[in-house]
Amino acid sequence: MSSAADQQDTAKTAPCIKILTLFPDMVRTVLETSIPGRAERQGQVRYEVVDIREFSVDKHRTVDDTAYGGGAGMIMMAKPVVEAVESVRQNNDATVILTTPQGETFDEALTLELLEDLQLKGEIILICGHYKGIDERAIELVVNREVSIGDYVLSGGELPALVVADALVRRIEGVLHNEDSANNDSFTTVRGGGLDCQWYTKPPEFRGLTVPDVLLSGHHGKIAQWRDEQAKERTEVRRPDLRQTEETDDKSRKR
Ligand code: 6GU
Repeated sequence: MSSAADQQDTAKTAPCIKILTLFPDMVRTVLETSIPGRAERQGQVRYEVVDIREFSVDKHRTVDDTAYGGGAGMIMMAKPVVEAVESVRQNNDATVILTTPQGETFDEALTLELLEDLQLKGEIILICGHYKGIDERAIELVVNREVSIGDYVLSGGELPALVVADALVRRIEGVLHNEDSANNDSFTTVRGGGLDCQWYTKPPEFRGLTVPDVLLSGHHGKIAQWRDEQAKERTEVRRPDLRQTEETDDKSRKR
């Protein structure tokens, strides 16, 4: 925990992640929890959660309507989305992301790219997509990036937006403490873009299963080497697509 003075120091300059949603309570709850919550309390990031319904077109707080040309499902109207963005955007160059299954797939490289945007522009805006979709004109007017978190369909863009926010926050300098171990997580450069190794904690034996001897040896060099080998083997077996070659290494650095 940082002191009140620390929080004052960074509060003005901390980058802001702004999430536009129809379910602000859900989004706030997640952002207050665990590492994203701690990061905000430490003044390393700020969050602004905006209820898109506040920009509805009528007293019934309507934000969606049927699709022109017919078809099942409701479409989010352009006006509330565009006005919600305009109400929170302080930097006109800020990246505005729409979460949608039609977007580019989110990964570690995109995380680092968006982190740079966040730090450069001071803010990043995430619009949680909903219903069948949103009016294309809103995308044309305010969205500059569409992001998906994988090839499956979710009920709304809240979870994907929170996935993006969490991945970003844990990459902000100083957010992760040593015990949260940032640098050998799966997909980081220390793991060569591959998977992490297996881990053990006390006791040394559980239901007849023991901890590999090397981990109890106290020999740091051998332990590091074993972990490297295990990580490489897991990557090879589980995710051969992540296998690191000089060529892919080069590509990920350029991105
Ligand atoms: Cl970004 N949105 C929705 N609704 N479903 C998804 C997704 C996004 N990414 C994967 N599935």
